[in-house]
Amino acid sequence: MTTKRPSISVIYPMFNEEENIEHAVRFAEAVVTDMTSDYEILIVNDASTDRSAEIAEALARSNPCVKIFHHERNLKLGGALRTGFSKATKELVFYCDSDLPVDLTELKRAVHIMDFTRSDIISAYRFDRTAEGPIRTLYSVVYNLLVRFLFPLRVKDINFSFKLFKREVLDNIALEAEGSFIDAELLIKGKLHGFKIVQFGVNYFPRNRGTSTLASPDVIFKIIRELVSFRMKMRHEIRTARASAP
Ligand SMILES: Nc1nc2c(ncn2[C@@H]2O[C@H](COP(=O)(O)OP(=O)(O)OP(=O)(O)O)[C@@H](O)[C@H]2O)c(=O)[nH]1
Ligand SMILES: [Mg+2]
Repeated sequence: MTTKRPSISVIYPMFNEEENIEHAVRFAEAVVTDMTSDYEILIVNDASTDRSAEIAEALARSNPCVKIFHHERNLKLGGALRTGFSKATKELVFYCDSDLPVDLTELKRAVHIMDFTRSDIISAYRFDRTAEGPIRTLYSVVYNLLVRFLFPLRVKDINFSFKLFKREVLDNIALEAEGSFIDAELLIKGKLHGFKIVQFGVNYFPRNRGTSTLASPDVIFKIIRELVSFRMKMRHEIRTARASAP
């Protein structure tokens, strides 16, 4: 069971978020310090070309619990999250997009649900994702169905970037995805390893500042490529898991 005041690593992948990163860090500080004094906020700067890095450096100077890691070149979302995970030192690890698609006070609820359900991974889904627009909503529905069909995983909103898990999860699975497939990889490997996943619904707040970068065709092709090669690589584990499912 998690202690009442767990230690938490908050990870923000960041690419060109000069309009959002200060708000995201300040909000995380406020929420997390209300829960524990043992925390860290890790910003992974994925070779931003705007003022994000400078702003994040200033935030790190003003609070020793805020740390920034720089990539020399753009390694995409999977690369940035893997860097964040490798640097995380606390008992619970949480990640969220730097444009805050969710009210971070939901983190308190997530920690409570994890405790109450004795689960290892909490994955939030959006009550209503249609604010993304019809095309992206469709992509998202198709992607979730595809993953459900190909893998023994029943998660409603795989790519929604609100995930909380025990560090034990990271210690037991190796993540390799470079792009946005990393969310699915974490959940599938976690599930196959026997970790308990619990989902809960949250209100979704679409980006209102800065530029959207993850909905581009390149990102979508990469996620499909990674999904297909991951499915081939994991075929034996998946067959075994399906055969032993009740
Ligand atoms: N590491 C890395 N992170 C990125 C990249 N592009 C975006 N991000 C970060 O990934 C998170 C999600 O990106 P978003 O652009 O918000 O993607 P989205 O939520 O699907 O779309 P919008 O909210 O509409 O922009 C944010 O924290 C971004 O800063 C990238 O190339 N590399
Ligand atoms: Mg976003």
